[in-house]
Amino acid sequence: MFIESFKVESPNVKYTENEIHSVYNYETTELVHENRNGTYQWIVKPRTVKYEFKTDTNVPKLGVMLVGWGGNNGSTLTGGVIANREGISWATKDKIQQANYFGSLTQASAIRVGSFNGEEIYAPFKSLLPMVNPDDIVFGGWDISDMNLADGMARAKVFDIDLQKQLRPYMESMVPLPGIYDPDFIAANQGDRANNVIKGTKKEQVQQIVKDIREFKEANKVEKVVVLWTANTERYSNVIVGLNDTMENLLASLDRNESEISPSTLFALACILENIPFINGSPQNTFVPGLIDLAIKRNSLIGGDDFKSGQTKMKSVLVDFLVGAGIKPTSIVSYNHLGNNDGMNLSAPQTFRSKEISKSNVVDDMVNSNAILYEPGEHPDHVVVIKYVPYVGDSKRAMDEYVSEIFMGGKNTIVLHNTCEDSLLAAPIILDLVLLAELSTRIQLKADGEGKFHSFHPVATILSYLTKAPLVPPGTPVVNALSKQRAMLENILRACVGLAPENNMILEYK
Ligand code: NAI
Ligand code: DG6
Repeated sequence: MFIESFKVESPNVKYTENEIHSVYNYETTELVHENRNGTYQWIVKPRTVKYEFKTDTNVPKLGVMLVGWGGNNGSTLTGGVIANREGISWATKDKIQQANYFGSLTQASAIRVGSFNGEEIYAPFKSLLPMVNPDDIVFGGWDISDMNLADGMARAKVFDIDLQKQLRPYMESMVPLPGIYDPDFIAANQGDRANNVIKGTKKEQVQQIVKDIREFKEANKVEKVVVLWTANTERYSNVIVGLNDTMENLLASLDRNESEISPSTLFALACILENIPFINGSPQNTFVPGLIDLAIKRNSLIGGDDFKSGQTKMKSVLVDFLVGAGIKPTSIVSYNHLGNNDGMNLSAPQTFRSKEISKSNVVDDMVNSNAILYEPGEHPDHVVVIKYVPYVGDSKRAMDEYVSEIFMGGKNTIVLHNTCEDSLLAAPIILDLVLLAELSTRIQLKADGEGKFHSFHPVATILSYLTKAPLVPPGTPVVNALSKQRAMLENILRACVGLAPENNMILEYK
């Protein structure tokens, strides 16, 4: 059975006019490695830590500024939200299609809240805590191309033509602000697009971005802004001691107009200085150590990297399943071809390398979790290939071959073929990223013994489910397995309303 909403009634939860306050017992373990009677032993001690969570229930009017707004993802997301807001339907060759938010965890997935008369009861994920309604988001942003969003949507060739016709009047007047173009960081084949660029030194460019954000906020009367990079994949920046390794060095490098500061780092820098959440949807190392240092010191939310939309999402499910089942993946070969501008940009070796890195590290935590299957340091062969094939446009083909060792030396080969418009997968993920980033800035917590409430760590691991290479604070484990990432997110939100983690034990029926 499905219910639309619910309220928790518990001595541990208080709903006031402006907040939900919950007291939560976090069940965890403490591990010690001790010499007991002459032999070293691992001792696991269950621990309960009392936490308090406070969630501000005032949902702000939200502005979302996309870097790369006029691209395939930017135009698809903007058009998709307008279509939902306006209740647009359109004719396809199969049927009359209604706008929806399928593919969005917050808008189209459900959580289990309990059972009633022998039936499982589910509710919308978004009913856990008050969240911004995507229909109410005001969009804006930057692009190095001055093409308006209606033409951008036509160039993307993602939406059905009947839908494009209906969206055009809403999107024609949406024109991106000039972006920061540095040909050294993206493929040379992008040069033709760059007719809308901010001039000046890097410091002046950062100042312009700050000004743009302030003016957008004022003009649209939005209370909060989230900025998200969905512009071209850049090459990796060199991380150099004295240049970008600390906050001080990065800011000094900005003053010196150092060439090795990428456009995405400049955008992120502007946001951190303005205390605006910044999310990186592409694979490059925007968050150089000096920038992470700055975000931590200014307690400004950063999250990334690289949307986890299709092939990698499958991988972080399949390898988790295989390794979790005691099966040993030994070779993973992932081939993609696509014909959109992203594919064209990735045809250059330096930008491809950024994507190759973020697509390749996604099985590490699963492999490292099982030393029965893998020797220390052993890893499956993992190869990632991307080819640009203009004809297929945004409709990406992803082909994967997984070879695993099974019982008694047997081999098992699984082959997947996945065809899908890339931007239709990415757009709902962008939506989730901005909605969850906004929500997480309204949550405060404190553990027993901590004097004051504080926000989550500014490096937003809560967004991991949505990214290929989750950015984590220094010294924090990276979790790639999709089910663990989802459980982490859902269970933290459940804790905010005093609900136990979903443990699937269903003891009531045992
Ligand atoms: P796109 O090439 O259609 O759009 C990118 C836009 O960014 C272009 O309009 C371009 O003019 C603009 N741009 C480039 N540099 C800029 C800058 N410095 N400042 C402002 N604008 C700039 O690409 P698409 O398909 O929208 O993808 C965007 C990004 O998202 C890519 O980096 C891609 O790798 C990443 N991504 C996409 C996924 C998907 O499923 N579609 C999944 C994971 C990541
Ligand atoms: C080629 O692989 C293009 C890329 O931008 C991907 O489409 C994107 O990174 C999505 O990757 P995945 O592995 O999540 O499908």
